[in-house]
Amino acid sequence: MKKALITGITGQDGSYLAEFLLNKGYEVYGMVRRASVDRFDRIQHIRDKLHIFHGDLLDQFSLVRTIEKSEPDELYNLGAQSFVPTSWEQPVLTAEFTGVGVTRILEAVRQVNPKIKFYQASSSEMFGKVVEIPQKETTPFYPRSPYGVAKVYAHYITVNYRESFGIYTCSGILFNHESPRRGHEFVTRKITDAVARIVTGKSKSLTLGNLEAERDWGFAGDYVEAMWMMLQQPEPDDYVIGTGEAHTVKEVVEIAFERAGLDWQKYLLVDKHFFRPSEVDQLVGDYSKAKAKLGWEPKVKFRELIEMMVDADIALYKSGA
Ligand code: NAP
Ligand code: G4F
Repeated sequence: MKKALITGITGQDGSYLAEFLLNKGYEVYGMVRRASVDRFDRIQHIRDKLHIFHGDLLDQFSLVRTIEKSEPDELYNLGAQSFVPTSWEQPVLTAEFTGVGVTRILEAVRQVNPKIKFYQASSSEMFGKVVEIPQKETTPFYPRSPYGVAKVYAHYITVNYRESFGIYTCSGILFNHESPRRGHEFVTRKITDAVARIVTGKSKSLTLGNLEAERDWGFAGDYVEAMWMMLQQPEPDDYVIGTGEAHTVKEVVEIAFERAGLDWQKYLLVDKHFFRPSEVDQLVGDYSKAKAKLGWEPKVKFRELIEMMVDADIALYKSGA
């Protein structure tokens, strides 16, 4: 039985990846930060099948101990401060978690067992103010937030440990991916949650920022499969994972309200407070390398994704949550 260790197992992707690996017959280990209350909502349904250790990307010794105890064949580093606006509020902490944290965990791999296969959760935010459309593995980076800058550092340290020490490291450059488990602060979930609140009489409006920003939105459940596929190849490499389609925030709003039979124009407000100091205007991924080499393709389409999220949020509120 193969063993996998996931940092960030309590997050959106961590929960889908844990499910996916359990279904593949893996023994799954997760590293979580100690908190005064457990944050296991997303993994509650599989909690008794997982092995959980406490550790933190800020604490080198905890990383070494977690790897020593779990003895993984594969390590998926999904832990990060992942919300872009917070990275302007807490730029140093973001650099520590999202950037230098990757060096800490790579050092722990190097020290404990350099044969571990390592996956780094890189991001399309690295392309930022894009220099070509669509973006692929060779597109130069131009990050536009402290989060994007930290992810560029993390990407290159991942590549460097492959080249310097021969460690099997992959950087998955993933475009935005969403699900009913998405954090409420991200724009898709903020919208689908607001629609559900309006439908169930708990709210009267939704306030957003830039409606014209374009993203390449896919389904998190599809994207964790790509992470696993990367680590099954004979040689480590870096891959772009996206859908190849760009849509505006406004389109998300239209589809979400339409799904609930509501006219969005009656409920939507725009507030400058939600605009960013520097915006990423358009992201769209060219995933042809992943398709050719991994045989990976996205399954869930954009409209289906947003409708799935609206349905799930309405069901949640109707169930009394
Ligand atoms: P998420 O829901 O925000 O989950 C982040 C996870 O990281 C949580 O489990 C969190 O734990 C953990 N974490 C935060 N700081 C940590 C620390 N210091 N030590 C250990 N764990 C820590 O993010 P996600 O959407 O699942 O994304 C997973 C990864 O992919 C992240 O690295 C993100 O930057 C990257 N990514 C995401 C997307 C996307 O569209 N979702 C796209 C590209 C890349 P708590 O539960 O304790 O907070
Ligand atoms: O949903 P978002 O906050 O995601 P963003 O910034 O694209 O980052 C996500 O995807 C990255 C991959 O490209 C990940 F690396 C990262 O960890 C995260 O998962 O914002 C999407 C767009 C932005 O252009 C933002 O300006 O939506 C726009 N937006 C408009 N109004 C809003 C709002 N975003 C948020 N969060 N809240 C608003 O009210």
